[in-house]
Amino acid sequence: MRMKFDILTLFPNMFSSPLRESILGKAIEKGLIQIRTVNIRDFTSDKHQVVDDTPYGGGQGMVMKVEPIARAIESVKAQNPSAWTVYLTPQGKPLHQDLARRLSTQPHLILLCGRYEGVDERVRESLVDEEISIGDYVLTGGELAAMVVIDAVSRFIPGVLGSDRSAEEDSFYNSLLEYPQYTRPPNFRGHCVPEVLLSGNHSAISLWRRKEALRQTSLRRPDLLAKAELTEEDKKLLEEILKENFN
Ligand code: 4HQ
Repeated sequence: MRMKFDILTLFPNMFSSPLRESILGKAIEKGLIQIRTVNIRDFTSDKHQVVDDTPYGGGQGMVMKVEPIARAIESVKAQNPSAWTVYLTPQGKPLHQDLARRLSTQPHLILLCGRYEGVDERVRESLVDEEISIGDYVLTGGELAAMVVIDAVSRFIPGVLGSDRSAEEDSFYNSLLEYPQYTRPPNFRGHCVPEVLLSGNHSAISLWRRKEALRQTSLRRPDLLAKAELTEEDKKLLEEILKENFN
């Protein structure tokens, strides 16, 4: 087993289908990844299995109690003492490709999914190793964020994407957006595939793709372009793009 994920959640059913289809489903079948859910409610010790309570100091909403979460994490760590515990929260480090790559070097991740107003602060102080955010918006719970992390991380595990394809070749690896893709037919309602892609001239195709990647990035994500390491050829292509915009 290359990598294990244990998801701590109040809604384990949310994970039954999304991570078991397509590429991740195959990765599970091949034994490259293992994904398990742990229901935090199973670690309550009262008759009504209460997992949340009102916030000290007042205010709206409910806070997830520390003890069931502590026991749930400890139950996973009893078997796997070195597991790395991540809490999904808008206050965490923004998820990006480099962070996903680093997480993929961990043999075992515990992903803690909060609901309501989040978890008691003492969970974060004493039980969580790292906090991660998937973006500046508010979800109803950490479950979808955990799925995003598992998906982005799993792509870095050798074999998950298939033998002749690696995550290092993807968009963001060279900090540019991808070039446009086309498949048959060559003409769809008057919208034609660029001639060069039909030419069979591989060096011309590579050059066109690099130029279009630069064009997409400068149009849509100039922030990425500013960070990219550009070759002399890239700079020449960007000048061509600029000139084309004046005509
Ligand atoms: N939430 N990135 C609030 C998120 C979130 C995000 C998860 C909602 C935690 C308590 N998580 N719960 N954005 O919005 O990771």
